Amino acid sequence: MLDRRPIRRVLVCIPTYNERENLPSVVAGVRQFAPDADILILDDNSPDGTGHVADQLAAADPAIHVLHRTQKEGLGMAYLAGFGWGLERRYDALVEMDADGSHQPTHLPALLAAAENADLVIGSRYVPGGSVRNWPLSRKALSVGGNLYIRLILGMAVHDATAGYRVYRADALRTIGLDQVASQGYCFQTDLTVRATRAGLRITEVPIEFVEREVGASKMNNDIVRESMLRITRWGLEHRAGQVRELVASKREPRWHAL
Ligand SMILES: Nc1nc2c(ncn2[C@@H]2O[C@H](COP(=O)(O)OP(=O)(O)OP(=O)(O)O)[C@@H](O)[C@H]2O)c(=O)[nH]1
Ligand SMILES: [Mg+2]
Repeated sequence: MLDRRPIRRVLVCIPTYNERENLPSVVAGVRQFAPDADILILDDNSPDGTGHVADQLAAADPAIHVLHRTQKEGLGMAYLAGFGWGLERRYDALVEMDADGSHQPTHLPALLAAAENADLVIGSRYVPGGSVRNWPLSRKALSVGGNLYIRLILGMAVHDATAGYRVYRADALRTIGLDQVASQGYCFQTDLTVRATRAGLRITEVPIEFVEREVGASKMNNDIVRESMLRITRWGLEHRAGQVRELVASKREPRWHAL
């Protein structure tokens, strides 16, 4: 159980790859609904010049920072770099947020308020009050099916383990330990949820309305889905094998209390 001190300094991490048109309004929304938070844009050298737009935003506002990365390495790697940057600078809480408009800044106050009593807060589409706007059926089926698979195979209580709108307390990230995290794509979200659960951290889900992007292209692709399926299946098999080992060990233990 972590010592949860009041959250004073918040860093909102926003990964970008070709989000030139979306980034300014997302950043403006964060400044409006979480005016005390700093923002760190994590750009993977976007060909559309998003990095340049980010620099312009940062030049006009000291609360905005940019981490330029040399090439596209996936969402997970961008977040690891951003978390490292934020932990070094002793922020109390680190927020994950997409730049494509799917994560509405209006939800930030509720997510941050919930983090006062939790180690990890997940903006959830699949708890009462949560929803998805404008998703095609195929995309929804992938997300709902993926979450169902995760709950079944990993035995986790979280309803939206793939969600990417989150608040981590800095101490939670330190407890999880990021050195071993190798998930590159969106599997990163599930990976950290599993690690947080195993570390016994308190996870709270807060309902959000997720809105499909209106501008720009999704980076979701078959490689990302494949990485998720393979890793989640492996973690699930490890989890179930561990349960079997525990069961066998408990049957072998002498039952002194029964004597
Ligand atoms: N820095 C960086 N950002 C990325 C990378 N891949 C995706 N992103 C960003 O991560 C966020 C989520 O990516 P999206 O393409 O919207 O994917 P998604 O929201 O999971 O999937 P959709 O529902 O299809 O939009 C966006 O802000 C992207 O610009 C990457 O390799 N590097
Ligand atoms: Mg998106």
